[in-house]
Amino acid sequence: MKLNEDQLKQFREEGFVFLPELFSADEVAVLRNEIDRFVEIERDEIMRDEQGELFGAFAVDRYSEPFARLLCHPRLLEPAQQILGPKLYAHQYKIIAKDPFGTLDFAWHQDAASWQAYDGMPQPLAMNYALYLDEVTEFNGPITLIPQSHVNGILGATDGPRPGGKSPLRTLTNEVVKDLATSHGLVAPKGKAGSAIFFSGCLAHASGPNISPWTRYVVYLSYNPVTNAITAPTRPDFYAERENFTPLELLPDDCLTNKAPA
Ligand SMILES: O=C(O)CCC(=O)C(=O)O
Repeated sequence: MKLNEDQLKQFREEGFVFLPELFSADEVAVLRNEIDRFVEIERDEIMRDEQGELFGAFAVDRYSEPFARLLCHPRLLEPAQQILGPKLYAHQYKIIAKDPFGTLDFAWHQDAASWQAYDGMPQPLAMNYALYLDEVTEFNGPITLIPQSHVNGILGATDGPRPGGKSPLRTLTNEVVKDLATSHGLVAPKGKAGSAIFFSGCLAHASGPNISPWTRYVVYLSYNPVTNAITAPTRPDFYAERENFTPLELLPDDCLTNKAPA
């Protein structure tokens, strides 16, 4: 699937494109069932708080075949190739899980700042997909973006803790966020499960906690050109791929429901 000219222009100028219901309910169900299967597994990549609240699952392709296929899905990989070129690998691949009445939230940040500081990514080129596995509403901690905040690349940031994780997070100062938000406003794309946001790794974003009685699970895939592979990893390897920079190859469009080999 290719982005059209308007979508490409929006990505370039605004730093993101929202794609409502990019995946069907059946396709989302395949991924949700997979989470139900692996959520009980004890692995370093799967993070919970002391009360057992699920926060996140990283490097999901290592223990889930459907998620491994999703990485090569043409509705995700092909638009990324349009923008970044044909040879891409997955720099980071995670599920951010907000449980009902949960506490997980994220301070304002640009992902590219952490990728540069903690992984040694040479250029801030990598970009993200956020794929909703639940309907995202104003109540369940939607990811909130500042349009056009990507245009000046990586902005001044400080080290903070990464919520629910074992890694730091480069966070933007309130002054920087105030300037950006005053100029460009805030956007929190809401939509049904299966909707997706394609956004620049330099786009400033944050999110509040989930105050609703329902889950808010979102998958994040970060594609990076193989020519921009990281050079100085400092975090556990599930935060940042450090060995396998083999270009991902497109699978058929029905690869989630048809169980095509990964
Ligand atoms: O899913 C969210 O609410 C935000 C996640 C996020 O910003 C991140 O993982 O960097």
